[in-house]
Amino acid sequence: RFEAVVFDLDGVIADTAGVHEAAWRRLAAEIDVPLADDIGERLKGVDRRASLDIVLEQAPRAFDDAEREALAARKNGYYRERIEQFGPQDLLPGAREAIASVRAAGLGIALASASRNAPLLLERLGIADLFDHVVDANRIRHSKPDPEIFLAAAAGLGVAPSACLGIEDAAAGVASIRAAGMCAVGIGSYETLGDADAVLPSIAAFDLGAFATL
Ligand code: B16
Ligand code: MG
Repeated sequence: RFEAVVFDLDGVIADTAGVHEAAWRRLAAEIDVPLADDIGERLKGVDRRASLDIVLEQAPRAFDDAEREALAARKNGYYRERIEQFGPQDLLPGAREAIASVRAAGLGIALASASRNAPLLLERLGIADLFDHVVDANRIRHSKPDPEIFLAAAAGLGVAPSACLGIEDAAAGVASIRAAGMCAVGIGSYETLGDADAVLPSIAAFDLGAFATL
């Protein structure tokens, strides 16, 4: 039924959601901006610029473009400090096996990540060579929930979107997959990812055969 699987990176393959959130919290504390408890969920799958907009929602004053640029760069510095030390141990449990099972079934494998740090992360995790095609935020104009990134992944594989299965941990990502005309598997809670065709608690529960009827 499916000819390819397109994986998201942060929160599906790499254990980075908490690292992104911690870096934003460090920045917010430094500039006295309060953050809601659920901010981590809202930042998932959202690119750096849009994440900053969310982080600054409760800011006591406005920040101009140059300041915003500097704040985003500062957050990225905090994030990179931690990512530089990443290794294969920071793969989410079951991620390597999930990718391997797709390869064993003879399907194409692509990555669709909103992160401009995706190439670095793939190297650190030791999985850069497992993908037939990689699309990261450096290569697209419209971020999730726009379908552009998943459509680019399908095009790079030479597979019709309707023959692709997309895997995402973010609501914005599931929306992107659906808008691209793919079937969506959510990784996380049904409450957050209810628009997906199927929801798994983690990538460790991934079983390609179970999706044949989607
Ligand atoms: P960067 P994904 C996304 O990656 C993260 O989920 C999101 O929290 C982050 O803000 C975004 O990448 C941008 O990351 O600042 O490294 O460019 O889930 O699409 O792989
Ligand atoms: Mg993600």
